[in-house]
Amino acid sequence: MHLDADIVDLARNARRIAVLTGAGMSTESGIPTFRDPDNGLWAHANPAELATPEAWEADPAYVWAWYRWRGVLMNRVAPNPGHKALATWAQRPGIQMTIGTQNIDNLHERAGSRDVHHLHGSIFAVHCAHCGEPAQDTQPLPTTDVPRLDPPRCPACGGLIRPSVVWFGEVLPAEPFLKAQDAVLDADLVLLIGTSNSVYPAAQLPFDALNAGIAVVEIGPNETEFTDFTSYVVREKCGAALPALLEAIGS
Ligand code: BV8
Ligand code: ZN
Repeated sequence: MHLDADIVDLARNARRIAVLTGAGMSTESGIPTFRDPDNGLWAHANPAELATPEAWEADPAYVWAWYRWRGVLMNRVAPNPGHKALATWAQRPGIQMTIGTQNIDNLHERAGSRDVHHLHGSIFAVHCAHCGEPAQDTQPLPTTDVPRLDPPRCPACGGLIRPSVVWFGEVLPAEPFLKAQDAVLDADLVLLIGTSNSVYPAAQLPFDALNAGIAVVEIGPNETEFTDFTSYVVREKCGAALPALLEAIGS
């Protein structure tokens, strides 16, 4: 794989690396992105419509079933070489790596990454939609892709339990976003991996880096909404690009 020398130099000299990842980071693990309409998971569900408070209000059992099945599929897959390369890189002496991910899976953590912040929440956490209390996820996961599944009830107030993910139209939790933004602004290199960079305010973060004069390297097989703003692009899948970049910078 060809890697531009200036990108390899940036990576070799970087000590404080902020990594921003999206669904494309997990594609090679077998989790479809939001824009793979032909994938079975989205065949019967349009994420933009389902990942909303309106969809939940209209039919909580349908939305809950969709998330529980996504959780089943996420448990069945494993971190890919891209996740592992990031975790290996972070463990090198003198490297400080912070990951701000839009993904609700736990593949970065399962690959060994330590400093991971979920801008849009996690599918493995649940809370009460009524009183907001975090809840224990005790309901057994479905064994088939059931179309509807009644959400459990909150032990404190009896309200419906929902996934602790951020839906469209919902405000992002402040702490993960600020941690990612701080890391971006303190970085000497930002990697933008596997995201079309189309969902705000997460999509603002690479622009924050540019405004601070920090180099942003985009890694992914297709153009994104950020492509025109950076001169550092690795037009490859992350599962190949990240191990190649790690090898190119040497140990
Ligand atoms: C908010 C969790 C406001 C749930 C998700 C008009 C203009 C601007 C903004 C808006 C607007 N209208 C509405 C908004 C706001 C909206 C938004 O940005 N909408 C977009 C669509 C325009 N944002 C929100 O609603 C946010 N909240 O703004 O609140 C507010 C303010 C005050 C008071 C009240 C409210 C909340 C957004 C969070 C939504 N939740 N996920 C769940 O997962 O179910 S979003 C979800 O979709 C993901 O988290 C992710 O963010 C997004 C998908 O994007 P990507 O991850 O980039 O994935 P995508 O498929 O798009 O791209 C994949 C990329 O990977 C591609 O480039 C592909 O080429 C590449 N790729 C593929 N294979 C590989 C690869 N790359 C590398 N290697 C590979 N192998
Ligand atoms: Zn409650």
